[in-house]
Amino acid sequence: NPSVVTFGETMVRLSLPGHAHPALGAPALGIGGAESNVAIAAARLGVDSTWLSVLGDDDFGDLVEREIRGQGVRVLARRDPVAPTGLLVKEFRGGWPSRVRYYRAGSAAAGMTAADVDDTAAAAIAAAGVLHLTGITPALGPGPTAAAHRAIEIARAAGVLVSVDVNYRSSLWSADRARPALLALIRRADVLFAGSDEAALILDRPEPVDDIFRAAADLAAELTRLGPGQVVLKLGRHGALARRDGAIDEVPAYPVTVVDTVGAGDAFVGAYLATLVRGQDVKACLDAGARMGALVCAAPGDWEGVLDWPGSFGPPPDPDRPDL
Ligand code: KDG
Repeated sequence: NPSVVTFGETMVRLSLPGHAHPALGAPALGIGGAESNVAIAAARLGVDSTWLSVLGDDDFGDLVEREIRGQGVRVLARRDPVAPTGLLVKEFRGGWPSRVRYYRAGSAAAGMTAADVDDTAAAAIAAAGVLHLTGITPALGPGPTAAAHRAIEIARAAGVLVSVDVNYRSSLWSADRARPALLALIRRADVLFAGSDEAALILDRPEPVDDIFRAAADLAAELTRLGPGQVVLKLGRHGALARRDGAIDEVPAYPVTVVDTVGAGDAFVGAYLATLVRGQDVKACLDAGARMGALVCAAPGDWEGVLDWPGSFGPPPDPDRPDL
């Protein structure tokens, strides 16, 4: 079934131009959340896409819901009458997003429980081609952790593919606290996405610095042993690598002028999963992921670059034609 369901918190995003001090310029208002970023990228490829969450019953909740719906994603989100929608503040210095600060402790989504995966949510998950979650959700607390595992149980019982992106956020928890919680998700996943730094964190070893593709192939082989039949390592400016059924496929990154890398990994995942649920092979999934990731790098915002799809790219990247 060519459809994607994602589950997690999305926040209002304030982007401060230049410096941390809000008095130095009016912030731009937007939204950001790893799992809705994925849903938006998948929808952009024409795949039926649903985002499950909890929002505050406030203006920011309205903004998040409206924006995600506006991108063609079905939103199933309870509105909490007390707890607010979370907020994230992105600072830019020298043109680069230099810091992301969260105002999300006590948010409506942080207060979610397994009961929030209600009958409507369960029906959406059971009818999907893939359920996608990230390692951000267990960092939000025990309620969100239980909700994530409830969603996985429903997917597994219905024979729906489970996809997990490690998405380690060091500002939410330490590596030592995160590792067991992330492993619990990974062991129940069919498809796993990680950066090479995150793969190293999970396996508790040093991050590879050179011979990236070879090191990534080794890490992917070890991660496969934890459970997921398909492991995809996102290697940033180097590209990406996937291991499935013992076979390795690779894609180089599309060269673009990078404006804002935040959300590029999510765009990669959204395009990869949309292509996967359409029954295409791993190479096609990697290529779609690399293109979508590059578009998000080339535009400001956490997901806005996907609007440039199909973009100005021609054929897949070719080392002899670095002008794409
Ligand atoms: O992956 C990008 C996300 O990090 C961003 O959109 C906001 O979900 C977010 C988070 O928790 O950082």
